[in-house]
Amino acid sequence: MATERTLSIIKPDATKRNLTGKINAKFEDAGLRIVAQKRIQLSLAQAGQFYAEHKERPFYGELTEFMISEPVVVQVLEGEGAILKNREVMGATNPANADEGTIRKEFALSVGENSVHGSDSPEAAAREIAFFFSGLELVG
Ligand code: DGI
Repeated sequence: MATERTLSIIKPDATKRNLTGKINAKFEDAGLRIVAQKRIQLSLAQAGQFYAEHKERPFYGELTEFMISEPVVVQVLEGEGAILKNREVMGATNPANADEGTIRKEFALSVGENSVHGSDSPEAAAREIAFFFSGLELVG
């Protein structure tokens, strides 16, 4: 399997509870390398643009307001099959359905406050990495 990069976000519920290190340990234990990382405060416009595909969903307003409620940590994870591997480490969107040992099972509070985002396809990964990081910030 090829080496890939994926975009990860440690969401406000997790940064607020000081869980960045514990979540990063889950990535590293799974063989994912954090090759870029920064803590930022999103604006409502930026959160809306990032989640534009969900614009028509009933939870869009709640989702974007949540994403600006505290700073987030955006990061690029690299590894063999990193996109799928990260989705496995994250667990199901709703923590009630997440497998034992996953980040969402261990840390998420609800389907909305679910601690992490991860790209769900190669196309999304390329788009989402470019949304947050310039080429100069991606040293590999
Ligand atoms: O890729 P995921 O983050 O696992 O899930 P997704 O792409 O289906 O949805 C993106 C985010 O939108 C998800 O992490 C949390 C939020 N969301 C999804 N479904 C619901 C939701 N938020 C609320 N409040 N209710 C939902 O049913």
